[in-house]
Amino acid sequence: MKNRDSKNHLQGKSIYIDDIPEISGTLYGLVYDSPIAHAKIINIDYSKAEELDDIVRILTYKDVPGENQIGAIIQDEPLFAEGEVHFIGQPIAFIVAKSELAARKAKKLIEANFEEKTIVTDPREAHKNKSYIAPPRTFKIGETKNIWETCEHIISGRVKSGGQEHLYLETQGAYAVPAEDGNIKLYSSTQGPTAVQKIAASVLNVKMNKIEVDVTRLGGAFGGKEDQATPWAIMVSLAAQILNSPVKFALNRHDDMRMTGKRHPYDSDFKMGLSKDLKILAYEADYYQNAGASADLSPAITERTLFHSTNSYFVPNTRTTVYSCKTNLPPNTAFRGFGAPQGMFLIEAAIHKAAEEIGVRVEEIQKQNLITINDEFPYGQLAEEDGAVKSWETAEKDFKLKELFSEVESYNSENKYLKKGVAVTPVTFGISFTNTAMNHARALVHIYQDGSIGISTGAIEMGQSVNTKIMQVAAHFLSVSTSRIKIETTNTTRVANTSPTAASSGADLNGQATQVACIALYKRLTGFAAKHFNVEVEKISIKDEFIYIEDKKTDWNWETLVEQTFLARIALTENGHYTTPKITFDKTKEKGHPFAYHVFGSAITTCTVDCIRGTYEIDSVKVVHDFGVSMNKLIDNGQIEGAVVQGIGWVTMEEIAYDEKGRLLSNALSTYKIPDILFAPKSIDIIHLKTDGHKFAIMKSKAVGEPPFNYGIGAYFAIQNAIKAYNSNFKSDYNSPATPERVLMGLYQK
Ligand code: LUZ
Ligand code: MOS
Repeated sequence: MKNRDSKNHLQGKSIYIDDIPEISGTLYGLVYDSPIAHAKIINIDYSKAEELDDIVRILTYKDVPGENQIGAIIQDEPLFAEGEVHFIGQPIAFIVAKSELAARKAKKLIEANFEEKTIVTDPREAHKNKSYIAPPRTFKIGETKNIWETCEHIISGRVKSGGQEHLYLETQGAYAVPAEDGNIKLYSSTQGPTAVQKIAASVLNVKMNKIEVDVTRLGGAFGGKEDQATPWAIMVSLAAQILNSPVKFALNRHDDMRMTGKRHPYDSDFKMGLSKDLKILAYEADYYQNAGASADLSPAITERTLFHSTNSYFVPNTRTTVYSCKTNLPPNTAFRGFGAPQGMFLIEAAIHKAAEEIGVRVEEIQKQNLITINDEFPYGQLAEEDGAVKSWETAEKDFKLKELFSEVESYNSENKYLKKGVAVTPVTFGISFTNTAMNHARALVHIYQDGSIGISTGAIEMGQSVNTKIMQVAAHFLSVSTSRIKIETTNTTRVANTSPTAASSGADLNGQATQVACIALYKRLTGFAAKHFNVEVEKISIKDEFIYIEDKKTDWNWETLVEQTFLARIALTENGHYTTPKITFDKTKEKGHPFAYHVFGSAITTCTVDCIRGTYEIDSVKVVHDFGVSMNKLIDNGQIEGAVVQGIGWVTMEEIAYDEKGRLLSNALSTYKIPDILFAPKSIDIIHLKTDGHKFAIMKSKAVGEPPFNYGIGAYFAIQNAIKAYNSNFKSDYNSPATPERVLMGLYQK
């Protein structure tokens, strides 16, 4: 089944925030944000701006009736700056005007006086000052203290990975419409409607039931709207509350890039010890995470880095520590992978360096150390499946890895200025929110008396096709056609207290809640049919919209059954609730069983480097991926393709640059480039690893959103290998992204 929205998308008919028909009298908001990265606010004069025609009101922290606070995990982030500013782009005031143009003019007339303070943008500098978002966290297994003397090889080094701009097609935005009695209906481009509702209530000093958040879909999010859709939604709500008018704010690209956080850049140190036969005996890592000016989701991202610090490998002795460093940058936030890619990049770099120093192939070390059944992850959970080994072996065999290596070698010996490189990237990713309490969901299923069906869940459709999957689930468990099913908007009055659609778990959690509701409705309907036909309920079934008694088709179809059940005064609505079984985590010990299951895979990346220009192309990415039993191959393969390209972008061309004043230099699409169709790998081949699926995955179909992002990491190492093929003196500095400038420097390194 195709994404149910594909036709509307293609025709430009799909509705996003900026497409919602505006109610007359709608006002337009604009944020006045800090032009300085760290300063005391001496004085701000809004008078000239306020005098401008069409300016209705300029709101500041003084206008907040409740808490001027939007921090979700740690309450360290004001909605509007009060006495100080901590990053360029920090909201100070919200201009409300009759037109966006008027608001933009007014913004230029605001006169501010700041007393500048010392700016820190580097996480290691913040670490020196012990300036953290939260205390450091450490995961340990075994003991690394005395193991080093037993190691044949000890490798250490420093590794950096860069930030990443989400670049969702639809920028951040929200539209608030006041209703009677101080109620507000809020349209928000958010992954987390409940978070928006809860924080809006707290800022506006009303109860949650006064705020109705409604989401049709997002034009992409990638984690960038898990937490950071909130401020704009709160600002329009506040303005709507105070002015009793509809208020809208959809950011332009420039404002969005400047004001929002990105993937966390990491700067890390590692030490790795290996035995003579290349077993990794010990691994230590210190990660300096650049968190920006406030916590946002950094504490949770910290955790996921630690959970995935050893990627697909079993290492008996590890000690890993994340320092979440406070800097004068916009708060960095969730981005597909959520700290895991940074952790995986480090251990892959460590192994790459170890192979070079020992003088063996990288793949020898990788393969030797893959995690298998009953090996323990550093957080205490045991591997229950051997997907790491199986996916590696399948990739090796089905993609003819040995032949590929020799083809690349002969290509490199025949070509002087074009060199190819290959890298294999195993990936293991844990599925569940690392915060156990977030792993639950609900679905509200109505069967209307004409047999059509409406489903509401907490899932947010953001292009990943979760709504299509939910439709498939309902169609399967009710045995009806998907054409009968409508997926409703995600709305906090229909499905409450939701977790954000994040952590790759949207289809798993909301799909299984839908499954629970549909099974209950199926039982109720077949129970009624059994009474009607006067047979035992076990003999009744619904198959493709017809009612059967054992193998015999009756003259009742779906519509008759629904109508008759309704006339018998039986409820045709069900609310399904699902919680992930078995998961626990004890933060005091940093041990437990946090994940419902793991997703495994291995990818082979091949690239060609132009050794005169330092430019490169990605020839192919060949993936063996553990989908479980995919419920929709078209959608799931699409997720792999998108994730692979996005991951490659992270380690190659996407470079976030701030100047020493904390000003974002890569602040537009002219200076920040993401992969386009020309840069995408010439081929992406995907093999579905043969497994029986996992019982905790929706219809045995494993979560697919984030794990494959990490295959992109392979592009970095493929490029390093190609550089080495040209310049045998080359020693990688493991500083990602491998921009053409850096590649060129490497090619001519002495
Ligand atoms: N968001 C979150 C996530 O709040 N918790 C998580 O564990 C997570 N993991 C991946 C992506 N987003
Ligand atoms: Mo996310 S990084 O919002 O799953």
